[in-house]
Amino acid sequence: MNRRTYLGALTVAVSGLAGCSGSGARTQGSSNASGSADVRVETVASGLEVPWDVAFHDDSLYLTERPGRIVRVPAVTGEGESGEPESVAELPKRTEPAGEGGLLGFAFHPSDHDTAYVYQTHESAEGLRNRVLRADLRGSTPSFQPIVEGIPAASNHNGGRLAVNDDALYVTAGDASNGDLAQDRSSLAGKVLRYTLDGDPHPENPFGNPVFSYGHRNPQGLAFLDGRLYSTEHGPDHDDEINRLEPGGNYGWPEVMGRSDADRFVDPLATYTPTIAPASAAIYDGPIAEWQGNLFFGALAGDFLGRARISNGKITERSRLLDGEFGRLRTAVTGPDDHLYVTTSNRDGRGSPADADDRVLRIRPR
Ligand SMILES: [Ca+2]
Repeated sequence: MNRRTYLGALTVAVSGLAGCSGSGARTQGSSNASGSADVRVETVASGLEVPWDVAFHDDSLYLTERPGRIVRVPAVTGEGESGEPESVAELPKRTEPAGEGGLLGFAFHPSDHDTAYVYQTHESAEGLRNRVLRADLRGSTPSFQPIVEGIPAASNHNGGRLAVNDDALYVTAGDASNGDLAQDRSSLAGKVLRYTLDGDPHPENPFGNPVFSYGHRNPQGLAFLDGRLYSTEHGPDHDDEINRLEPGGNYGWPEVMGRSDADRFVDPLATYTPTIAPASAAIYDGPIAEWQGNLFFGALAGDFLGRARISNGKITERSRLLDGEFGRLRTAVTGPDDHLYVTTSNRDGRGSPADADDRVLRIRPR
């Protein structure tokens, strides 16, 4: 059941964009504010409400909307226009007051594409918590089974990113606004967690529990490149971080932010001060040669798409794309067509939404 008209507004009033596609879901335009690459930016879905995570199955794009929906956009990666977004499932809304929680991460099982994982903030018997549900998407009424429960939650700092790699499920957990939990290896808060695909602690974890790495404040980006795991993390009012995650690594929060002289903490690869709120991570593997192997992320507060070149495990170059053109940008992801997709987050209470927001954008060579 669609609870709204997704395609009611296609007029995009954005500097640098031209042209609309009538009744289709794809608005085409171009942008010259994208660093050295000559790209065009297309809108493949609009009228969304705080899209949080994105994954692909066949030619469809699936996304979570933070208030509690899973939405499918058909025919995104084909040659024609993408279809209208349709609701796949609605999950109970989190408890008010709304903060940064809700329906967050989404990832497909690596081989069974009728199965997906979602990360949800919910009101449990013990109070507000985050959990991971396994979703069976077969049939007209998807079913959901909790496989990880009891991740501390709060209005802010809920983490929420999911990533599947090598038959392991990685989960980012924020500190739930209690920094001390990030240094407590018996707490799930302020960690990157690693589970089997059934939700058990991964047998190769460093401490014999779900913890993969710790000392995190609010990590929300995960991306793999050449067998290494990279993450973006929100700092306080300084020192947002890009980290390379090692099993058992202590990334410092709340004792240190950014780089430190103490050997027991792993230094970030890069920091951002003033903060930009990096909210995702994706490795580009598409047709734009100068972006190959680069890390991309949406910067919510910075209103741009961040790019960082990684060379020999170090960040050697950084730039800002789409700077100020689309408002708040949250999730960057590489599609099966190798193009980069990014979501706006202008309806999350902290933005100034245009009529077409929120949107999913695709970036292609011109
Ligand atoms: Ca750190």
